[in-house]
Amino acid sequence: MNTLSAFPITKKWPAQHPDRLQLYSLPTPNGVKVSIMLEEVGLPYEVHLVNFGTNDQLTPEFLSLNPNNKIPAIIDPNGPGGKALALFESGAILVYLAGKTGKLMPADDAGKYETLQWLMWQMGGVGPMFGQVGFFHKFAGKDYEDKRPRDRFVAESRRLLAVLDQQLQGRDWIMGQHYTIADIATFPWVRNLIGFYGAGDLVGIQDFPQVTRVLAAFVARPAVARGLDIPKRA
Ligand SMILES: N[C@@H](CCC(=O)N[C@@H](CS)C(=O)NCC(=O)O)C(=O)O
Repeated sequence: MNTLSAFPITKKWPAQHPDRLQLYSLPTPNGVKVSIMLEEVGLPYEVHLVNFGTNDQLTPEFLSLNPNNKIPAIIDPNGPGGKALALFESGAILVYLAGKTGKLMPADDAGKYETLQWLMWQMGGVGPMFGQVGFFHKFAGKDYEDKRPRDRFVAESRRLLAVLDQQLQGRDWIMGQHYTIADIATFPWVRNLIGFYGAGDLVGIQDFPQVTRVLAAFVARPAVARGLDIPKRA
């Protein structure tokens, strides 16, 4: 009997490779953070599709892993102390995987805390604000007559893009020369804002040349190209 069988989620999504890290996800901007990270660091893993079309994220099996009913979530059968570890929240998962592998996080304390600062900035600002632009520009909110909510989130997204553009001035990545989990957290959201949400003109993306330069470098990475398509949609 493997340790994974103690997790009810494995009843709905059985593990073919119980020795490998299990990822429960969809290729959304939060989901691909983890698949990109796993592709970058080369840890073996098994991925399971959580289908929103059938509300998989609301099933008791999924909620047993993440009571917050959102992807991504993982179980690492080889967690700290050799025990299985279950985690949700993409930022926490990125920090965990960086710590486990010793990759994509600066080794020095100052660099590590600055990377965490930018990761928190993404989690608390970029994700929620860009997500609201998506709602008010592409999804149900686009039919609302009152455009003030949309305009508020567009203005806040522009402000965040300006902060990012300034940070990237003269730098290859958010942390300078070194590509880190802060980039993996941030650029899938920029890509989504311009691409899937079609909000590039709305936020005036042409005003942020450093952001588009680094986004191009990000999507050109082979691990990113792979991770963006994992798991494949049904
Ligand atoms: N703060 C969470 C947000 C995760 C999140 O919003 N996931 C979305 C997809 S990108 C989701 O699962 N939505 C399903 C739902 O709300 O029912 C994280 O970064 O992991």
